[in-house]
Amino acid sequence: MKLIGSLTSPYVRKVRVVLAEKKLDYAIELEDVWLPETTIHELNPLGKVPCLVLEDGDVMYDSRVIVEYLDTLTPVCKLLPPNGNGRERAAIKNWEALADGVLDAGVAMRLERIQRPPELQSAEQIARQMGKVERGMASMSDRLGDNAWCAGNHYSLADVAVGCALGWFSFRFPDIDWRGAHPNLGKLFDKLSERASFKDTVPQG
Ligand code: GSF
Repeated sequence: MKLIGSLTSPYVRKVRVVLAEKKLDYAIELEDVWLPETTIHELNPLGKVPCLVLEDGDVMYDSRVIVEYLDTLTPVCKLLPPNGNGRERAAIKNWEALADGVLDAGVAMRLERIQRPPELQSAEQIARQMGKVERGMASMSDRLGDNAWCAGNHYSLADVAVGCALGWFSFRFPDIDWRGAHPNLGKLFDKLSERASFKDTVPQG
């Protein structure tokens, strides 16, 4: 399998963490989707990473589809419950949707800031996205409460998604004090950061 992506993307990191947890072999091909010469559209018409190229040449996106597929490949470190357990499975996917949604808002804020000249940046748009980030993080913190893990009493895809989202905010928005606002998320993040899968995929660039 070949993973196309960057070392800064939190969605790519989610896939890399899952590949590592499941001890799956893969090659990574770095792609900067923002360069005019990018060829990402040949693989993904949406022009986004991550993309996973399978052995038979088939291409898979987006990160949620990829990680769900990867979890089926081996019983090592099951990150989602079996299909029959619909409610528990949906709860974990809901956590993932929340973490990815907070990221989507953060990415939109960042693009507004770095890709538009200051006079064209919309304070209203940034505030709207910031509202999603704040409410999303508060919801993660409320749902986590005093529990050791996000969903149920074990490590799952929910924790992977939340860890990648929080790590990206520390990387790109160090001024957002999510640890101060939500100490329980900080505690979870510190625990996740000790895992080899997280240590080996710290965003860089
Ligand atoms: C989001 C991927 C994404 O926005 C997923 O795979 O989960 N829902 C998708 N990737 C960004 C890179 S980054 O911000 O992590 C991307 O490829 N953006 C290019 C573009 O044209 O939006």
